[in-house]
Amino acid sequence: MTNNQLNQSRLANLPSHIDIPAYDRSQLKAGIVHIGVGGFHRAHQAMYINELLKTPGSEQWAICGVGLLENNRGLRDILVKQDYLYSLVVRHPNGQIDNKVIGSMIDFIFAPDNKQAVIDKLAHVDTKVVSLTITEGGYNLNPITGDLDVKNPDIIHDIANPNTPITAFGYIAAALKIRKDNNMQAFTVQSCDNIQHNGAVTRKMLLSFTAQQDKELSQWIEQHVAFPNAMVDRITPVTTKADIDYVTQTFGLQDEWPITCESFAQWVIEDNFSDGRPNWDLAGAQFVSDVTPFEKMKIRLLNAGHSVLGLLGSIHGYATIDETVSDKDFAQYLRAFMDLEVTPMLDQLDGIDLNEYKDTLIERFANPNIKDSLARICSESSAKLPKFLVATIHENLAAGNDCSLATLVIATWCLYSDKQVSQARQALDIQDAMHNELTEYAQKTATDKLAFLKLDSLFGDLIEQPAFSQNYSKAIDALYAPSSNIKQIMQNTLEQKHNTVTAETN
Ligand code: CS2
Repeated sequence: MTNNQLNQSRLANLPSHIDIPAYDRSQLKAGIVHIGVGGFHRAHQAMYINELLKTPGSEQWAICGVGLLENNRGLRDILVKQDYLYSLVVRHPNGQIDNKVIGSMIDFIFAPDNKQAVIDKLAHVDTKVVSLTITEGGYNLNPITGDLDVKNPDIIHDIANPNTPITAFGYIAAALKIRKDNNMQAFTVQSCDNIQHNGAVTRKMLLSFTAQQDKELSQWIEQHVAFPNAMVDRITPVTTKADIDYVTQTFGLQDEWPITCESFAQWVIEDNFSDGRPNWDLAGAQFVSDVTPFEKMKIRLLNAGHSVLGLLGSIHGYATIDETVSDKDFAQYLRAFMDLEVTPMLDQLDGIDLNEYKDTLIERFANPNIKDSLARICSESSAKLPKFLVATIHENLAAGNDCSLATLVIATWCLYSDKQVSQARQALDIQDAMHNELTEYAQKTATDKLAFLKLDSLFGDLIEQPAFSQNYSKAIDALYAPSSNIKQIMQNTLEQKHNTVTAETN
């Protein structure tokens, strides 16, 4: 430990402009156990709880973090040294910065070292909500069939070994079994991932998991556990050395893992809980009876918009979202994609002006103080794109609409996976659980133009839909042509799109 590291006893040394937890942390109880303490959780849910804890009477809603993955060991060590405190640097588009220390986490259990401790904590009577940010891939959802991927080796392991789980579902099932056997109240399982109907999906996955492990438990879960759907939003880039240095200078204390995020935050939650809940609305979240239209709007515009910029921008040679969207060719392409291919597929939302929402998104993406890397955005595209973008393509095709703008993005993903360099020949940093398959299929493109689309767990039957595959072939031809230029291709695609739209409306 450095002798100047952030911890509880040093909070008092911080300059007065830093917002520190102004509540008695020794009085807190962990009513929430959160699995997956990534940057997003620390900028979002843990921040909301930090705000709520300023209201007396909320002491039972602090958070115990859980790390399931071996690579959470370092995070655990840092959090323990820092009394689970960390700094949050909130960067507004106009340059204003809010510096905070977040105190809502009061414990962290690293599952690989002590699986039983995690099960016991989840089963503990104080735990009312088990929340999750396990990433889109963590749900083991086959996006095309909508079912649990029972071929996943970790799922197979957990079905056979209920006492030594690996996956979030395995842990949750083990703890709910203890609750059931002891006639205790069920906790709520609250997903905070970017999946449409994230609560319903979590429920479906958990029930199909437990149906294979313990049928009685499965029935009990069906009757007793609430799975609220929610829309979560806050752009949280990966922490860089510059972020750490900023905190050292500004806070005068060292934080080994600060979080930087944008100033915008949104959380829309269905009010459906099994055993009570925090009054998140007092901290700025919103309770609604049906979150469906909010989630769809956010995932199909923001998350898909990120992927559009991420893939096209990477091929061009850009490194961050703000840099990419500040280029008007990319901003125009993004806006046309949102207006012409996504918006017609969205439901009306009372009180939300979609044009304003899209304007705000572009402003948020352009925030020059948030250096959100395209590598982060494109990471795990195989788990993201089916939910963010491919769904929009299927819906447009079913409605008989052109979707050539989204199609170019899929073709660009093929080029990206095949060549793994930008058109300016910089190597791309690709992280994806399906990296090998993506590369293998993409690399067949030279001899079989549609090869990439044969990854049917990602694309379903797109390959069989001529309205899609013809545009896709054209996009591949353009992208693979000698001295191909992504910006030129985007412009041509946009021009043709406008011609198609004009012809359709005439
Ligand atoms: C991003 C999200 O992972 C991604 O591709 O689109 O992490 C995004 O920044 C958040 O969902 C914002 O709420």
